[in-house]
Amino acid sequence: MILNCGKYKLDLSTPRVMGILNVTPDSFSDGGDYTQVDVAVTHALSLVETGVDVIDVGGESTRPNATPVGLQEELDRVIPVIESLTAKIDVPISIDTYKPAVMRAAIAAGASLVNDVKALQEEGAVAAVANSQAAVCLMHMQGTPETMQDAPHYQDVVSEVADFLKARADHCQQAGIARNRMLLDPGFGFGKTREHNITLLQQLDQLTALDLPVLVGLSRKSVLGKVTGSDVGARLHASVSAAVISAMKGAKLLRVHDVAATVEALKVVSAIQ
Ligand code: 8Y7
Repeated sequence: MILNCGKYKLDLSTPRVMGILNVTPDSFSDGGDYTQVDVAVTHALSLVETGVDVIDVGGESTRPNATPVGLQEELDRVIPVIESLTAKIDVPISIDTYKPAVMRAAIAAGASLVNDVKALQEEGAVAAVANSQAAVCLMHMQGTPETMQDAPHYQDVVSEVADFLKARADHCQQAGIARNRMLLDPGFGFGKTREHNITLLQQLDQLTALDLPVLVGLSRKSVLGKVTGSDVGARLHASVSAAVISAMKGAKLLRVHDVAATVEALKVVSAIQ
């Protein structure tokens, strides 16, 4: 199982790790300046040393209740980082965005995967990916980041998520994105209650049984806090457990904060698979 992302062919025959690189400003910086870029690049280089397979660069938080970021500000945050990383590292760079203009600029700067929590549903997003060689992760979300946790509701969360992802994959294929460039993602925490998230993880094999590789992002998410009682800074063990469970159920790419621990845990999964 190979994912075509730009010039890279990502071998998904064993579970791989996508490391999260947030480029959101601190109180000293508006993003894009030397300090900001340098901190992000230094962190990314350490992730590569640790064995990360993909680096996911994001400039806008999609957490529940997060305030949206303007286009220019998002570009200013992520593009200098992607340009610098493209020159320095030899692993695929992913751009976490739903904005077609950011997708195009990021791909031009060297990104080879588009990680879109809106599954390319914004106007022009499908074309932005179709007109490139980049891969895409199509994620399910109910509602929008501003309101998605207000009252999530499903008749059957697993089949509704699966049907949505299948329909998006078919639509993207018809628009010219080959299936060997696609990942599917149930979107843990995006318009889902604790029970919805647990059911999706329990029945993840129904998604991994589809013909496309599945990405899972459960790292440090609130469902893990609800299960363990730990707050966000203390969810390492729960996050690694969730990554191992996901990989055992067939997930091929794990989006995580804690790269070293997850890489090590997944070696054990690979050994028995
Ligand atoms: C996911 C994601 C986030 C996820 C994919 C967080 C950007 C929230 N979660 N992308 N992004 N899947 N594909 O807690 O689950 O990391 S942001």
